[in-house]
Parts: sequence; C-alpha cells; structure tokens
Amino acid sequence: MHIQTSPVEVFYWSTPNGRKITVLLEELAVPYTVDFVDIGKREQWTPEFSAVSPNHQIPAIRDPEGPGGNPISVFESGAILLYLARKFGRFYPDSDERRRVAVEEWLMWQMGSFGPFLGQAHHFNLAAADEIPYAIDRYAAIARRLYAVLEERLTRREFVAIDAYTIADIAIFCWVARHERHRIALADYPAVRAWFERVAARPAVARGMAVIKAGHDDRPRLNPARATAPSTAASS
Ligand SMILES: N[C@@H](CCC(=O)N[C@@H](CS)C(=O)NCC(=O)O)C(=O)O
Repeated sequence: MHIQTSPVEVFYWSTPNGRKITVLLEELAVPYTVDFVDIGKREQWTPEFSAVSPNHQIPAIRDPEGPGGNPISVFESGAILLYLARKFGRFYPDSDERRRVAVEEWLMWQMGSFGPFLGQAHHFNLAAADEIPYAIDRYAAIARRLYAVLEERLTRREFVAIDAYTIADIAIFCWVARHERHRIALADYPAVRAWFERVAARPAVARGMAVIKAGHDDRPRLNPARATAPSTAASS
C-alpha cells in the first residue's frame, strides 16, 4: 500500500459531497490539507479552483503523489472516492469483480439519484426564495421513494453494497446525514437509521464530518425571503 508523505490538497466546503472526501481521507489516515471554497460567496469561480474543477463545483483534490509519482488533480466526488480507494487499496474490493460491481452500482446510485434529487428536495424545502408547493411535493415524493429503496436494501444487511463498509456507504451516509433537510424522519426507515447510527459511530466519520470553516454556520435554515416554513417538519 502507498504511504503518503505529502498531504492531499482538498478543495472543500462542508456539504454532503465535500464531506465524502474528508471522511474517506480520515478513514484512510492519509494526511490532507483543506482549501475552503465558500460556494455561498461564489469562490468556485476563481481561476485557481477552476483549474482543478472545470465544472466549478466542490469537491476536488490535488494529489502531489499521483500516478508515476507525479501530481494529479481529480474532480467529481465519485471519481475522487474511487481514485483514493484504489490508490490505498481499502473500502473498495480489489479482486472480486462481483463485489466491485456491487460497490459501483450503489456509488453510482448515490451519484445519479440519491444526491441530485435530495439536493433538489433541500433546495425547494429551504433554499428557494419562493415556496413552490408543486416542487416541494414532487421532490418530497422522490425523496421518500429513494429512502424506501435504501430501506429495502439495508433490511437484513449491515452495509449497503457488500458485507463490508465501503466507499458506497460513505457516499450515501453523507447525504442521509441531512435527512431533516429532505423532510425525512429516520424513524420511518428503521434499517436506514440502524445503519446510519453504525456508520456515524466510526471515529473517522465523526472527524471527517466535523471539517468546517471557522465561523461558518452549517445549521439548516429557511431562506429569509420565505414568509412561512414548510408545512411539515421532519424529526427523528
Ligand atoms: N456531481 C458532483 C456534484 C458536486 C456539487 O453538487 N457540489 C456543490 C456542493 S455539494 C457545489 O459545488 N455547488 C456550487 C455550485 O454549483 O455553484 C460531485 O459529486 O462532485
């Protein structure tokens, strides 16, 4: 396994996609530095950040010890998770093709469905300046469907993809951590809640989730332009 001597540089903001990377690096015990990219202040559009993230979104990394010992930058959280897991040979099976495919299926499910749709649910529940019942209801229904898929998968299973903790668990966990913003009560999804508590209890997960710019308030809040809060607030 590669022993990292120079830290990996993480371009980061304390969102689900950003936290996937700090959680994995903590799990791997790989040294890293954090460059905070305040997306609320549009810092994702600076030339320095655009050079590593052409889609102008966090997260991205720069690894000074990339392939052949030369630097490499990687954008897209799924690509970063796969790169780091392959490089350090952990949290992603390295030989059994069926197990690799299972991890990739659930990682892609998170990247293609669980993240993007829950991001929309969060946006219309809290961030949009106007309260749009059609959009709130549409994404609330999709959120319930996706959490139900996860519930079904985790019933009688300890981890999402295979019989071990993998990058698929990390990717999905970081989104479930924001279930209140999706108007989801984990009490309605007991297998998801049990898995969530299992993953949350890992010390590396707690450390990775706690990376936040000093002074930044990460608590969910309703756009102040909105007159009223969503009619049903979730609790768990
Ligand atoms: N598919 C991308 C999505 C990244 C993404 O949505 N990043 C958000 C924060 S979680 C962002 O940078 N938003 C700022 C913007 O879009 O301008 C990934 O997984 O890396």
